Amino acid sequence: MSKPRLVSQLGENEYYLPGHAACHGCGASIGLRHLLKAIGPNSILAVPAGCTSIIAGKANLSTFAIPFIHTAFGSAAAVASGIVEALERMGRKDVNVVVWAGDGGTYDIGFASLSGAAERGHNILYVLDDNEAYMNTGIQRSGATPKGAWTTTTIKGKKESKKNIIDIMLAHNIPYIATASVAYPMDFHRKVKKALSIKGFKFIHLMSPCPPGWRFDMHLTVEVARKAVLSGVWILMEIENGRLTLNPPSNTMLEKRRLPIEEYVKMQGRFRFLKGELLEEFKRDVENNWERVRKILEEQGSLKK
Ligand SMILES: Cc1ncc(C[n+]2csc(CCOP(=O)(O)OP(=O)(O)O)c2C)c(N)n1
Ligand SMILES: [Mg+2]
Repeated sequence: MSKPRLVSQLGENEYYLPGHAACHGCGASIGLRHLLKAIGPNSILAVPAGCTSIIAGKANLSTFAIPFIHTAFGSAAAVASGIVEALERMGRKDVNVVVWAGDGGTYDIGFASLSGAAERGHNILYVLDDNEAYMNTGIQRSGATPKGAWTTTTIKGKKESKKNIIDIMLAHNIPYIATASVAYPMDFHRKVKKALSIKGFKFIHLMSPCPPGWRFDMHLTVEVARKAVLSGVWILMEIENGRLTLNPPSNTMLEKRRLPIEEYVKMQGRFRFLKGELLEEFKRDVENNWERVRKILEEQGSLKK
C-alpha cells in the first residue's frame, strides 16, 4: 500500500478510548490518540504526574488500551529505564518503551532522570507533551513557558525566555530528536514510527495547546497549533544522528514566508501582556531560533548557495 497521507488511512485501531477525563479541546488528547495509534498495543507507556495522570481515568480503569504506569513526577525516564532493563533480562525485544511527560516533568523536575536515561542510551521513546506550563496544578510557569505568557505565577507575563530543550538534548548525542505539533498529526505519526525503528534514546517535542491555560476557546486548539507553525514560532524539524532537516511547512519558511507573529499571539488570552518591548523580545527569540537553524543548515551544507 502507498504511504498513508490522511489520518483516515492509518487504520481503525484506537488505543485512546472514549471516557477519558481530558478537558474539551485538550491538545494532549489529540497527541495521545496519535501516539498510541502509532506505537500500538505492544508498548508500555510511562507517565509522570501531570494532566495525563488525570486524563487516564480512575484506578482500575484506564483510557489507554495498552500497558500503562503512573510514575512519580520526577522519575518517568528512570522508571522507563528500569522497564527496558527488565525486558532485556526477560529476552523481550518486541516491546516499545515510551514516556509521555509534560513540560514541568521534563524541563524542570524530571530533567535529572531524563538526562541520565538519554546519556545511558536506554532504548526509550520520550515524548515531551509541551503545553508550556504546569497545567494540572493550576497553570504555574515552567521552564517551557514562553516570554510574555501570563500564568498564575507570572501575573504580568513571564520575563524569561523559553528554555532551549532541543539544544540540551542535542548535547546528549542521542540518535533522534524531533519536534511535532498536534496540528500536523501525519508528521507526528511518521516521526513516532521512525523513532521506534531506531535503537537508543529518542526524543520528540510535541506542542499541544491547552485551552484553559492559554485562554482560548476549546474549538480553536488545532488552529492555534497551526498558527504557531505558520508564524514560525514553532519549527517542525528532525535531527537524525546530528543532521538537521526541516519538515513541511517549516521547510519553506527560512525565507521569512511566515504569518505575522501577532496572528498567533492575539488568539490567546495568556499573551495579553505581550506588547511593546516584551513583544519585540519575543519576536527576537523566534528570529534567533531561525538564525540558529539557518547556521546549522549552512554548516552541514544543506543550503543552496
Ligand atoms: C514531587 C512533586 N511535586 C509536585 C507535584 C504536584 N504536581 C502534580 S502534576 C504537576 C504539574 C505538571 O505539569 P506538567 O509536567 O507541565 O504537566 P501538565 O499538567 O501540564 O500536563 C505538579 C506540580 C507532584 N505530584 N510531585
Ligand atoms: Mg505542562
